[in-house]
Amino acid sequence: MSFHEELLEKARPIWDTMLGHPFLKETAECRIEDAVFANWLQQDYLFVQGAIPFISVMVSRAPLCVRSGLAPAIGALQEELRLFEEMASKKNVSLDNLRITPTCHAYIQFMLATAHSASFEESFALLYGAEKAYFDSWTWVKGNLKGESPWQPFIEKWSDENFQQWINWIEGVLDNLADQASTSLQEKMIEVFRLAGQYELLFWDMAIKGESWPV
Ligand code: MP5
Repeated sequence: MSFHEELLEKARPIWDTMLGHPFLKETAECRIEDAVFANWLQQDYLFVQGAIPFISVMVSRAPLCVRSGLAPAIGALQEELRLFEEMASKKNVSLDNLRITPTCHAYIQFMLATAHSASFEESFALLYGAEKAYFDSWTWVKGNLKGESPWQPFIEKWSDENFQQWINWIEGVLDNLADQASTSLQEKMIEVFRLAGQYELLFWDMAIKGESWPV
């Protein structure tokens, strides 16, 4: 079993809970309320803004052979923000003065702390967790789609051939990094990957239930 397969196996309960999560189910069945989808859109807009420094720090710390594959992700994320802005404007969702939710805040802080302070291998396992969660979640939506979704561009974004190739590249690099890692480093990579999966679940929960700070 390759390392990325081992990660997925270890995180199976998380993935089983994620695929078919009420947010994804309601999106696939085209019955999700606009206000609920807007929660996700607004927070994910902030998340992607936070992902740019995460990737940028990773690029600066990457081994030479990984850097050139990783660096284009910075521009791709900038581009992705335009998709959020276009969809928000089309659906009258405001992106002004957004207040970040506790879950989105914690997830971004976890990413930045890992990129800055943990090993490159751990941050790469975290990147895989976040990207693979989105690929599997949106591919699940696409596969279970009943009708025409008003949110189709988002569904396509994370389930198309381009994104699949990005995931394949990450899996190949991750397996190479793990091959050269000690057992204790591999354990840390597994833990970070599982935490990323847990945050992904919290993110879907936050989107569907709404979430705010105590005061
Ligand atoms: C991604 C995302 C995918 N946009 N939001 C969350 C909460 N997790 C993962 O990342 P990207 O960089 O948009 O492909």
